[in-house]
Amino acid sequence: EKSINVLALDFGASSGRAIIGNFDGKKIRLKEIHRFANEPVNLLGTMYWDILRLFHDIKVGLVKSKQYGDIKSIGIDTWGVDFGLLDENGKLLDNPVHYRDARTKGMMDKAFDKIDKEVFYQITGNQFMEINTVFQLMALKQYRPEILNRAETMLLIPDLLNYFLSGKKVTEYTIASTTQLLDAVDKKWSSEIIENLNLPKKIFTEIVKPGVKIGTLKQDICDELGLNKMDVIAVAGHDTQSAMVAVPTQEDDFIFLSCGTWSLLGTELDKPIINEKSQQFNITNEGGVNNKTSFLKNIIGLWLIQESRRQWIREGKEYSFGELEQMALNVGDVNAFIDTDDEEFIPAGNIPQKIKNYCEHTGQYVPKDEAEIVRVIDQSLAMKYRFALEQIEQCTGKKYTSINMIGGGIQSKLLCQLTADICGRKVIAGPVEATVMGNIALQLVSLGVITDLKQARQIIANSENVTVYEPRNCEKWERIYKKVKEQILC
Ligand code: ADP
Ligand code: LRH
Repeated sequence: EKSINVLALDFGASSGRAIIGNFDGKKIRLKEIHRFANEPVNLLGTMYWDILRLFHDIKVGLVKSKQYGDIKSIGIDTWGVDFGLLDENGKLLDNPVHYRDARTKGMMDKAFDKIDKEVFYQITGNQFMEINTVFQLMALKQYRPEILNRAETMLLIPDLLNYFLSGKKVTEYTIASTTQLLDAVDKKWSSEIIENLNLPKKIFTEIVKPGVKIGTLKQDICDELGLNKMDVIAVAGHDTQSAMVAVPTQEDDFIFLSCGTWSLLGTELDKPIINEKSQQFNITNEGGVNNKTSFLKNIIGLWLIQESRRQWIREGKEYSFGELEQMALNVGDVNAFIDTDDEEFIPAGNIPQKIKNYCEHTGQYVPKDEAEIVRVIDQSLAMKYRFALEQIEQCTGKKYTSINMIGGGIQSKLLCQLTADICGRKVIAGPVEATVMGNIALQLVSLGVITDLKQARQIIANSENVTVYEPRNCEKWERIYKKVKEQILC
């Protein structure tokens, strides 16, 4: 059988990569051709994404891809919730703002004055987080109304990049489901929310299903880079949903834990669960491929390590992620835990100091060095995973015996082992590049060379090795978990 090449561009909140997927009818092989940092830029008091640089990195990826022969298509996935606004001529009105920017502070309560919190959750089924698109739009309305007034179109980041490449302005469904502006059941923009919050209706574009070919590479880009035309496919634009495609399981009921800048822990359902309990636990229903729902908790994730690492670099100490995890592995258990999702850990800043303060205020041992800080983060994340897992189980009424861990974070053996130990379940870790795998697999489905999601998962399972971590010291961790749950997580 003839082999086929497609190009995946995956933008995480910490780094991006261009990877060619080669499919020979049996296995998908990945060839990384470009990896780049995704560093936000603070300017005049606002935290921005460097969107032009990111678009430039797509071009670098495209140029590098030329050495590998014919590339049939390109697919883009990114982190959730952020967007760009276009004017009537299709020009970018402002540089996209980072979800960690402080402009959304207080916007959630403001929204609840206009639309009842319960009704809001019932419609969207989304976890309330200040970073959500809806609260960013409210901030824009308050602080920069002239921009929102001029806007003709809002495009979420993957859709914006697709538009730059193809000229087509559409909204892909999975990324739309991170906005908290979508009706979770009918999968359309919610006019109730848009009208109640007095947002401009016209900026929301047509919603398309993941896997749809939206166009081809624009002629001017082909000319500039010396490329042949290729299809631009709207894959699952939300990185978390691309990653879901790549969970190497044939089970219908499974727990996934996608570990990158964020940790997303949840399960895949045929339809949303929206009830009192899910609202109380603030669990989100996000749209997936094949009309599936991802029922999950957003947990702050390895951001805590990324931002601690940045702080240590500012202090003149540069460690790689691998070194930090090794140091934390060597130091042994530390008797201190934080609620990783405490509000104070969300913005950029001196995370190690904040962790020390947290431990001091809660009367715990105060971690003294880099190794202990990373250990506290990993242990506390694993505690939070267990906490979220129990909430998910309470809502679905199911028990899950293992956890499928995917994403860059599984390169930390310590995190994987602690997750197994503290959750008391087997951890099946892999693939690291789940998001890219899912992106590629969906392009292959769209091109008609893979039949469906189930076959895609089978092919990915055949293409990648997984590592299994069996739970250890369960009794000890059970005891500690109970205490942490009562005193810290509540
Ligand atoms: P995102 O897609 O959100 O940018 P990734 O899935 O690329 O995130 O995961 C990045 C995270 O993976 C880093 O923050 C770091 O914690 C972890 N990581 C990366 N490389 C290693 C490594 N060699 N050892 C341990 N952890 C690592
Ligand atoms: C992870 C992620 C997550 C959230 C966050 C903003 O990269 O996409 O699912 O949406 O970024």
